[in-house]
Amino acid sequence: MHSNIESHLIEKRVFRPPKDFAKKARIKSLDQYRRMYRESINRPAKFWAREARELVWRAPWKKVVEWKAPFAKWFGGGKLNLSENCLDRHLTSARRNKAAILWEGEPGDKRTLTYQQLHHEVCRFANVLKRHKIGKGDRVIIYLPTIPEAAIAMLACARIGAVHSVVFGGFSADSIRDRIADSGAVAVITADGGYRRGAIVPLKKNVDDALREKTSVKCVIVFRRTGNETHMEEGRDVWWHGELEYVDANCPPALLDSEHPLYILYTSGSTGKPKGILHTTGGYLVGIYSTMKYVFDVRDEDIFWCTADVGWVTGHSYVVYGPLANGATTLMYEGAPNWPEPDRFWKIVQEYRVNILYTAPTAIRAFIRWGDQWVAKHDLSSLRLLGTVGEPINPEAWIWYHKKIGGGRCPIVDTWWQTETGTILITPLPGAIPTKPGSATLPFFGVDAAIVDEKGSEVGANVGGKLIIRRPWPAMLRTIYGDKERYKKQYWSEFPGNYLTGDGARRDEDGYFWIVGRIDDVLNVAGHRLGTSEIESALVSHAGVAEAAVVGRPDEMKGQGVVAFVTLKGGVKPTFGLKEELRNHVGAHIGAIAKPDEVRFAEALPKTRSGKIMRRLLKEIASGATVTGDTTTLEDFSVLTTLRESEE
Ligand code: 7RM
Repeated sequence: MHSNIESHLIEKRVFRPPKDFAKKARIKSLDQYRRMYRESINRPAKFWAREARELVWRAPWKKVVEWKAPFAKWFGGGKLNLSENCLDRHLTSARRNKAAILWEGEPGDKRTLTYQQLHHEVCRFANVLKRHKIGKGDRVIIYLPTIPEAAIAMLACARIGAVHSVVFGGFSADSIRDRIADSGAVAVITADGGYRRGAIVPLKKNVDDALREKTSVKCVIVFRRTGNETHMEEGRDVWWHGELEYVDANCPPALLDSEHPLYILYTSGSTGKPKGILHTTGGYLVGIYSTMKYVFDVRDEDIFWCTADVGWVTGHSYVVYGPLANGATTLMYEGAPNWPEPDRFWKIVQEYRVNILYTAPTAIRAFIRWGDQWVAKHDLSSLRLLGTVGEPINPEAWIWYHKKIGGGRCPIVDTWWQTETGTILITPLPGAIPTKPGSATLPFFGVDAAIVDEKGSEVGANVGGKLIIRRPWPAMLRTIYGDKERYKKQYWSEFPGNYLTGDGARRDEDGYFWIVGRIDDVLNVAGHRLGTSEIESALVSHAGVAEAAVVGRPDEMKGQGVVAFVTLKGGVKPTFGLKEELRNHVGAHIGAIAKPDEVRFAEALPKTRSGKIMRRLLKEIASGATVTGDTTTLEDFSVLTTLRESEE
């Protein structure tokens, strides 16, 4: 019996880059992409050195890459500073006086920071850190809302060589405590509060709870954002604005080794103890600079909006570092997409004349559910490029995004990557690579991606398998902080020398990559291995369905049965007849083998705070077990209760 993942849903629509877009783009044709890709694979050192030379180095590197699997060094011997590359580098040209950050708070307050102003604030705050004896290599927790101070704090750490670890503002005291313990952080940078759906999130109180027992933290710097009443611990806590009184704005960037640690970002993984993904300086900078430049083809006059929270890797790489390394204008929005009403994003696009919008499939499906009238109210004609990240995008959602948001004129870049990869690895280049709805298309420069079977042999076209990366890339993780063995085991042991992504995928006859879901979520129905994404996309292609998640449950006859959790569009009635209709709909689109044994209607699906569906929890619910796994990354706990109640 073969063990490959099967593919049954074949998407045939192709969208070529619009001619006027291609003409102005850096990479203008598939041929040009292929030529450069070939060069990047055949002569990686030459390719990456050319990219790196566009940045500021204070001492030249000796070797572009040194690979002693699974440990990589990029630009070894080189010295640089990432904040210098994001700030000082732009102060000698007209960029000095352009907006680096456009920010809007959830209540509607606004701020603009030019490159000059951002540089000034970063230098002053870096001096505050120094004043508190925070230095090179020290770990600093940043627990802030998506406000300019988050970027300022990150860049200030980078400026002095401190290692930041941003903890998402929606996480609890327990998560902060775990991350402090694992990283041995000496300081926490937080705010009195942040806004979320009109309410104040008591960030400082959560920090106080996390610090109740003894920890390695010696100081807490608090930014006043909401003005709510806040306890300040004498001898430990200080106000951000108060500290600025003591410092000047003179702070030369520290000279750092290319492999100096830049940040640790914790990811929960599918179970258990959070993993501290470690990224370093030189390779990460070159990676985010280069992907931002080619994937978003960002221009000086663009307003770029990545809607991610700074607490996620997407916020690190494409809200803060990528745009600033390129001297672009990055828009930051603090709040929820449906506050005060479901058209908040479109209001922002219209008001700021956003040119490039980068968001998640989960958000797109929510907009579809909320109704087109919210979109229609606004002028979105400033948009020229759209992007998605975080999950496979269902073809129907892709088409909606293309039509309703992109007005049919904007290319869509469906970017595949991970916290671990640091940068986008599989993606269209908008002026060069024709897109197919639901496919992340082709590998970025220097990325040697392949799909293999259990034995590690590459599989043929349209055969599913495990997605691996066969050589190092500049922004790859360097280790799991404090746990080299886990790093080796988790990512590099199954196919030695190759990076295991944990995702299942197939390549089609054009070499395009289609991610079919996490390997752990693959179903095994009567000997057929089925990825989750195709069945879900088939369900979402039904006019009544807003969102779907498919999981397996034990089945005596078939090994696993298919259970589909489905949320419906507004006004659609959850009838028994509709369940049958949906089962048949999947049967007709994919085949009888994928037909759900059971369809369950749900008000909402359990998601992580970054919008990924938590199929692990649904699996437990579908098999009638109680939910036992880690639920700390769940966005909304009430979802679990209502899901259980939805059982017949
Ligand atoms: C950036 C980010 C990583 C996981 C990854 C995939 C899934 C991300 C796509 C995608 C299909 C995409 N980092 N994923 N992007 N699946 N198409 N374009 O999301 O560490 O939080 O998650 O997300 O499963 O392994 S992450």
